Amino acid sequence: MEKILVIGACGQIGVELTLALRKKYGNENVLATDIKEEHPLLLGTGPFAILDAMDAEAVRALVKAPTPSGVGVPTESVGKKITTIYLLAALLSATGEKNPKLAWELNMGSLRQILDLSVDEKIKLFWPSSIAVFGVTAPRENTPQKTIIEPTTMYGITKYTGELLCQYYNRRFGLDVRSVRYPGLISWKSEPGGGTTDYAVEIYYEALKQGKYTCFLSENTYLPMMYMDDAIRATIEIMEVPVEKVQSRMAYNLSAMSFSPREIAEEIKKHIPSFEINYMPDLRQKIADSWPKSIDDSAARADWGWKPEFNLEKMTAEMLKNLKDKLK
Ligand code: AKB
Repeated sequence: MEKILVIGACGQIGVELTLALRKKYGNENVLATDIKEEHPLLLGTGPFAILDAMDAEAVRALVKAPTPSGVGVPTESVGKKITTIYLLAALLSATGEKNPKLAWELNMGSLRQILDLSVDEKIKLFWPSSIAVFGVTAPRENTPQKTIIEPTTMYGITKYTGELLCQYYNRRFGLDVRSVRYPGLISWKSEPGGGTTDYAVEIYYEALKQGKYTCFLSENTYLPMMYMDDAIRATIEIMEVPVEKVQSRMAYNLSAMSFSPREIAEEIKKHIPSFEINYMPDLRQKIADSWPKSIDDSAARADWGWKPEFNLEKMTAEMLKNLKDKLK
């Protein structure tokens, strides 16, 4: 039986991943943790604990004894050790540039100690990377899986260093650690925080709330993006495929769609004709200009059958339909 620990469960990916894992493996078998208080969408869906991803002793203690006995907890899951960890705690690109020291300490400190713990306790590990690993020296269109990788942000540096560490721990200690390079992620359930791609979520909220949006990136800034449903499916798929299919222990490129602020605004206008957008690029423009415009994910497609389901049109219809209900 799988016993899963999600670290950073109250973040943008964490909330939806925890809910999807609970649906699949049973609520009591997925322990959600975060340094923040429990996200409202997780309340009552399964066990939750406050956990600082950098506190090695606390993480180790929880891994060894994750389930206290109690009312409603099946006896077979009491005392069962954690078998799989999803480590999602991280500072993203924009916040990372405001506090590069903390970005390094959190992103690297948490990964390093959880890699060691996973070796000691024979745990399978998922750790996310990002398109932020690529810098201006990589080809910007259809950026390949393997190319020149010279990240420009501290976030990108931690993600590339993390990928190298994951590969090292796999080769040196046989650790089953798997990873993908997420593009910008778009969801209506959980909020993003501190990223350069966050505009692509904000724009839907503001379209519904104000009928207009001021974008912090310029109109023709193309970035790779993905709807959260696809991202969650990719995450669970890569963790479930037989080990021999995971040919790369660096993170896999993942792609779904690529658009500019002008194009997403045009798509929104099909649903809200009066919607207005204007542009006021800030410091995040420089980060976006260093990232790929689109991604070649043929390795993920070939190795473990990755295939996205959402394009801009389908995602926009879903986002507006669901946010309309949420904002009522
Ligand atoms: C960010 O914008 O920092 C993240 C990412 C692309 O990893 N969404």
